[in-house]
Formats: sequence, C-alpha cells, structure tokens
Amino acid sequence: MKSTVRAFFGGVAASAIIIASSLSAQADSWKYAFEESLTEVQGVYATKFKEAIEANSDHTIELFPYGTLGESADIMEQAQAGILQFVDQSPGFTGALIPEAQVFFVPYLLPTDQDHLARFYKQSKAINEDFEGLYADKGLELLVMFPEGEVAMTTKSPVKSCADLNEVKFRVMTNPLLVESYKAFGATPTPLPWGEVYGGLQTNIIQGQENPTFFLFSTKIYEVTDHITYTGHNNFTTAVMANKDFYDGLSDADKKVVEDAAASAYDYIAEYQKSLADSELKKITDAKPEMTVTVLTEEERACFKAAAATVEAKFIEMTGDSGKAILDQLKADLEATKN
Ligand code: 6CS
Repeated sequence: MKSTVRAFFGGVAASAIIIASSLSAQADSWKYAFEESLTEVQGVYATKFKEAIEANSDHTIELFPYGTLGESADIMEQAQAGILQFVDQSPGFTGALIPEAQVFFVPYLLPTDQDHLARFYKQSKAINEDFEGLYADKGLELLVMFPEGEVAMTTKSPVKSCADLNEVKFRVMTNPLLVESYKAFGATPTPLPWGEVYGGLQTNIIQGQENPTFFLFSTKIYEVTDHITYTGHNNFTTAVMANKDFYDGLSDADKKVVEDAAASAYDYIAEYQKSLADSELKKITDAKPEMTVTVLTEEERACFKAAAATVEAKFIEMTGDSGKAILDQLKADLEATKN
C-alpha cells in the first residue's frame, strides 16, 4: 500500500516537474506599448528590442505604438495591471506616479553633449540601481533609460528671454515639477496629454510646447508654431519597464534574454538618435522656410539658468531625503561619466 501511494505521488511529482519545465520553456507572446509611432525613437528602440528577443528565444513580441492602446497614462495602467508585459513611459509622465523621476526636469542638470549622455544613462548608479526600488514599489521592473535628444521650445512668438514667455500658455507633460519649471521661466504652464497638443496649438488654447527636434518634425508640430528656440535646459529622457510580477516569474535564462535585448537596443538607439536633431531640423526648415530657429546665447540663457535653482529647491521640497539622494547621485554620475 505504502509503496503504491509513494509511486502515485512520485508520478504526480514527476508530472508536475514535466509540466513546470515545459511551461518555462514554452514560447510566449509578450505585449510592449510605447508613447510614439513605430518610426520615432521609442518605436525604433522597441523594434530593436523585439528583434533581439525573437532572435535569442522562442518568445515573440507584439508592439503597440502610440494611440493604439490610449495615451501614456493608459499604457502605464495596463502595464501595472499585467495586461502589457513591457511599457515605455517617459519620466515626464511617470513623475506623477514616482515623484523622484521628476529629477529629469531640473533645468540644466543634464548636459546637451550626446556622447556624455550616452555614457551617463548606461553607467549611472542612480538610474541602474537607485531608481530600481522606486519603480519596483509601483509594480515595475525598470529595464533602461535612454535619451531622445535636446528639448526645444516651439512657440507662436519669438523667445529670447523669460520675459517673452509672459502670458504664454505653455503645454508641459503632466508632472508637477515641469509645471514649476515653466512657472519659474515666466510662462503659464498647461499640463496636457500628448493627444491634445496639436489641436491646442491650432486653436490657440496653448501657444507653446517643448519636445526634441525629431518629434517637432514627425508630429508636424512645426505646422502650428512659428519659432523654435534652443535654451539648452534639458534633454528628453525616456524609460522602458516590465511588469514586475511578470519579470520576477521569468526563468533566469529569459531574464538574461530580456536584459541583453534592453542593452543591445540601448547601444543602437544611443547612436541612432545622435544625428536626428540636425537631420530633422533641416526637414522642418525645408518644409517651412519661414520658421525661425534660435539658439540662445549664454547671456540670453541667464534667466532660465537662474530659474533652475528655484526648480531644484522645489524638487527637494517635493521629494525630501529620497529625492535629494537621487539628485546627488545623479550629479555624481554625471561628473563620473564626463570623459
Ligand atoms: O511630449 C510628449 O508628450 C511626448 N514627447 C515625446 C518625445 N515622446 C512621447 C511623449 O508623449
């Protein structure tokens, strides 16, 4: 009897092992949504990530570009709920969920030198270690952050100083620190999801917005604004995450496939986006020769730089010791990756 029972449970255990191992080896289909189109920077990154996953495992990835599943806030909710396995959401939106992620909106914190930035995102302890726990608390496994280019202001009237932003309703992504930045710059900040920006400019509900140059061309924002101004105050940062329960449930081999795909796609995109600002600016001025393009001089940047100190103090006020520690680490990482 005993031996029969043992044989029975032994059989059950063996079947369980077979089922478990066949489950872990099964080919899964994963969903990945992002905030841009397939041919924009986030879409190019996602395509490279998908190619690497599919080349190195039996899993497949289905890509969901901007608009197919809603706005940035919608895809984040879907990723947190486990409906999506991967999501690209920029700190410009995540800052509302993880206040420390707003550190990327302290003006003049990040350099505009793209080579320095490429080293920084890859090697930064703040990004690759410290942010991990903050994202994990929200059910997310942070995989990578990468740059999308220097941010430019596009407006309906010329901007040479903060005074020119007076009474300009300026669209910003939906995080409180970006609101504080544009207040400190002298504008009237108006947080909006991306889908409302083109129409808002067209109907004059807003008169300005900021984004990297490639996005000004690809989304045709140049059609509804007349002046591009480079103040050097920021570089656009974005982040790719996995749903944490999904990620934690992966085998070690699959985790490595995901990490390696994120790293190889990073190397590709860091190089790819470097020349975009110049090539896409040319497309804008070809399409609209009357568009003015101004790079502010050091003197003209003075009021924006002075505002940065106020915004940094606000960031610390909003995030306390945890934010201060991230800010200090980020500054140390920037210093360490200078050369
Ligand atoms: O300004 C925005 O809302 C958007 N900007 C970029 C460059 N990517 C996605 C984001 O939704």
